[in-house]
Amino acid sequence: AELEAGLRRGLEQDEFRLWYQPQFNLEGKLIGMEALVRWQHPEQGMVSPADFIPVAETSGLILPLGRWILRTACEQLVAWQQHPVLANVRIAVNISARQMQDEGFVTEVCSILDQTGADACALELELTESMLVQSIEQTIDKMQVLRQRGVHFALDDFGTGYSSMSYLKRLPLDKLKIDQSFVRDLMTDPNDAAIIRTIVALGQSLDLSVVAEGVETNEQRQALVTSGCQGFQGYLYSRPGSAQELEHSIHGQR
Ligand code: G
Ligand code: G
Ligand code: MN
Ligand code: NA
Repeated sequence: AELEAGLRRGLEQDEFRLWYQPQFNLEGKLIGMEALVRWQHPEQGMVSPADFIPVAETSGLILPLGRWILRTACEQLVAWQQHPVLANVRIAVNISARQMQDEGFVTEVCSILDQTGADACALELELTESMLVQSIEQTIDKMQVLRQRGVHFALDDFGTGYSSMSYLKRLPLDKLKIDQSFVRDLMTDPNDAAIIRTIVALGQSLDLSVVAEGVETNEQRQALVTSGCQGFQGYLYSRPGSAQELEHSIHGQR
């Protein structure tokens, strides 16, 4: 209850920040940015979303917080439109089950796109497998409306849930994100290498791009390349940072 009151105050006091973590292709070209929310708490400093998203979800505060996150990401897309490297880069936003199930979700996303002037094609929404288990038909309907508007979809933490082939092919998806647990033990657990090859093959047959998350070492990257993976995100490339920090590091890389 204390955390809930804190979150409520944090929203009013504008204490949330969006950080970004870049994604790269095989050639090292920037292909996207995942937005990751942070809470700049006046006394506790930077609070991780792992500590407050669950409370935001159960309290319903994820709805106003989620709107703020989407709006801020769309404003960032517009700001980066002027940037030599970051123009046209996609921003991926994590969406909670509670948001997707909300009646007003599609209308909200559309009005945020209208109000900010962001390019819908540059917005990617990350859904998780677990949230698709409930109300799959309504979810597919909502995804299709947004897809028509140009919005892209990624399936996050892929491999940890229960996606069946039959509904995977019905979802208007663009990307699968290999869960970081498979990448973490890739060098020691041969099962993980087999799972990754299977996800890559699945992506190829369904015409979806595949991005591995949590890539921390060159060895992991090499093993992923050998498995056919073509997209990479993780500390090896870049930790999540503020928009300004990323602008600097990307400038430095050129
Ligand atoms: O950034 P970090 O690794 O600390 O994130 C921890 C968890 O919080 C991850 O599961 C991530 O998906 C989730 N998360 C981060 N940002 C957002 C967000 O903007 N919205 C939602 N719903 N979850 C987020
Ligand atoms: O659930 P989701 O995949 O959205 O969560 C992403 C989380 O993973 C974020 O909290 C982010 O900070 C974290 N993360 C990103 N790259 C790495 C990495 O290379 N290693 C580890 N351990 N965590 C990472
Ligand atoms: Mn994610
Ligand atoms: Na993930």
